[in-house]
Amino acid sequence: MTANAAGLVTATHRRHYAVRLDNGETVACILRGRSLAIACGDLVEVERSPSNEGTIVSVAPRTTLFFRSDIQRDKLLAANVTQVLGFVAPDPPYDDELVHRWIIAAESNYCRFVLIANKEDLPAFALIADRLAQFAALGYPVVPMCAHRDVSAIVPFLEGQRSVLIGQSGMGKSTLINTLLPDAGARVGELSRALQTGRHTTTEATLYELDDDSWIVDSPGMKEFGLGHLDADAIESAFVELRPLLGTCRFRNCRHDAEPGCAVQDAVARGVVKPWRAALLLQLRAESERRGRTWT
Ligand SMILES: Nc1nc2c(ncn2[C@@H]2O[C@H](COP(=O)(O)OP(=O)(O)O)[C@@H](O)[C@H]2O)c(=O)[nH]1
Ligand SMILES: [Mg+2]
Ligand SMILES: [Zn+2]
Repeated sequence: MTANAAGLVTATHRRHYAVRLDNGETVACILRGRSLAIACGDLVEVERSPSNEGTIVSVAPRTTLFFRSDIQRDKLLAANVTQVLGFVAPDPPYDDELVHRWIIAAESNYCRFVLIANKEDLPAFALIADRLAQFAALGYPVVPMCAHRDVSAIVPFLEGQRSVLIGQSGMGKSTLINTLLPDAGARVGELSRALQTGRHTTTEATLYELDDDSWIVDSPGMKEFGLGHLDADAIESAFVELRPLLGTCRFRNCRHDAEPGCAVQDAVARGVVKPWRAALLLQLRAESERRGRTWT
């Protein structure tokens, strides 16, 4: 009879998990029951088995839960993060709306958002300057870098933070991890072996520990980022520039669409709020309503 052990989830692949136990050992685990959902960054309780593998039997309450909800299902990306690092580059092309969606997801979890603008070395980098500036104008740090050469610009942002990297594939997320942590490649191999996913299978998400109180999760690339799980209040208050306006519309239940006396649309007309941000607000509300949320 062995006592259960506590640990941190450091890799996920389908319903297989690597857990770094408090004694430093990493064990491959499965989940007990179908009702639990687990992500990198989760603190879990593991029941050891004689084969030296484990079963995750419970998850500690999370401070934050970063996930996207697509039409098919909700997808957990990371738990207990304090910071979301959005990742873009001039090539392959990226979608600004996606970046705005990451920001909404970060804000609704009370996480800091930082935008990494990678592949600064490419001539096309100059062409995205205006697009990057719109995020800086909202108050989010934009950090240009060349991930395979010098990642020092991001280091001060990582200290003391539990971060998740998010971006479309091909932007350079894994390159950043490899430059930051030279033994990262070996670690991925070790985790893949632990998860028995085979040599050519990469994990869905991997957590890298930087020091005692900071880590970083490399999540798989994604083209969609559904936010249908958020309700009206969560969406509205996730738009930083709208916060001072909330509650000042003529109608208490204003949808910020075409109602008279709408403070949001007034601010758009005055040029204080960007029209695409107001449009995204309406679009996110429509998504949320399709999920059956009631807006009041
Ligand atoms: N020119 C340039 N290429 C980069 C840079 N960072 C990454 N790459 C390349 O971009 C491609 C995708 O990188 P990867 O790290 O796999 O992207 P991920 O899908 O976001 O993990 C690879 O061919 C990298 O060598 C950079 O700063 N400049
Ligand atoms: Mg990658
Ligand atoms: Zn309004």
